[in-house]
Amino acid sequence: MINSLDFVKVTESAAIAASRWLGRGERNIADGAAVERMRERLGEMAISGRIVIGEGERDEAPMLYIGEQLGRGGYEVDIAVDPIEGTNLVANGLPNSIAVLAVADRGALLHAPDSYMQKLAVGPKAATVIDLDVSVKENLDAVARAMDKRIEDLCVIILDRPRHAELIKEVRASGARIRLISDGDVDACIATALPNTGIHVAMGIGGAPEGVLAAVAIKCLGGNFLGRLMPRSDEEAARAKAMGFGDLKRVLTLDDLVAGDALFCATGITDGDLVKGVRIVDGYAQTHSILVQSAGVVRFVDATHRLPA
Ligand code: VTB
Repeated sequence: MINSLDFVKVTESAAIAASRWLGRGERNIADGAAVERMRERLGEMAISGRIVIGEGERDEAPMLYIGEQLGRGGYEVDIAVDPIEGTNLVANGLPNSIAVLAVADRGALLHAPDSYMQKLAVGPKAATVIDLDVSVKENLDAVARAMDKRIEDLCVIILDRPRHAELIKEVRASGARIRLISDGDVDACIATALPNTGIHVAMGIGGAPEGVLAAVAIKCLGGNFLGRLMPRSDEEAARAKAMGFGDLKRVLTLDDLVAGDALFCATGITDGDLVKGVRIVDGYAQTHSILVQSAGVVRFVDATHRLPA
């Protein structure tokens, strides 16, 4: 039996390593530090882990590459990681960067290609009413009704990108409010499924691997997430097809993205909607993490780590 807290220790370590690079303009060095710590900690665990979502293909990523086997042996699990979700956020000292990990039974996580994904995420109350094939307005009307809110009281979170100009226009025309973010849609999507974040819907196109990570947490929390692959080029489309995605236009449901028992945990690097960031105080690092499991329990884990002198 794996102790889920052991996975929290993995994201804690990655977040502490990343936090050393806060605002120093070095996204790649920060990422490298977090990757190294995460890999080291996973390697110490009594699991037979296999990375299914990681830093890239084997030839481009020396650590935490897709297919890498980690652990001392034990329960067979598939692992999805994003040692720093929001490297630019860390490099610029901006909110909402997290160290992220999802673990599931072997074969349970969708092997998402390194491509874009159209996403639509909501919390439990609106879980059954969303549809990726209807208009923005229809979705927001349905969500407002399901949440017993006026559409003007909904807050939709969207990555601030030129590709979302039309989407932003449509959301504004519906009357709903918007929070634009520069990066980090894993945090944004999950925030829709937690109470009291003030975020009700996440919409738009972001990374496909990030979609799977968010889906793990949202499934456990009882919300809903729908995705559709959006290859950026013919080459990406061909790669997705080669990975078994026959119909690229197909809507991916939560069950497609996460097919079995799973666990999600994230530790804040900078302060965010889910958790606070790492604080370094008098030789100690304080961390704040979220741990979500299939049973529908959310745990917030605070820890104080004595740092080596
Ligand atoms: C997306 C989003 C991530 O980077 O991958 C984004 O899912 C990159 O998008 O959360 P662009 O290609 O438009 O820059 C993040 O925001 C951070 O990794």
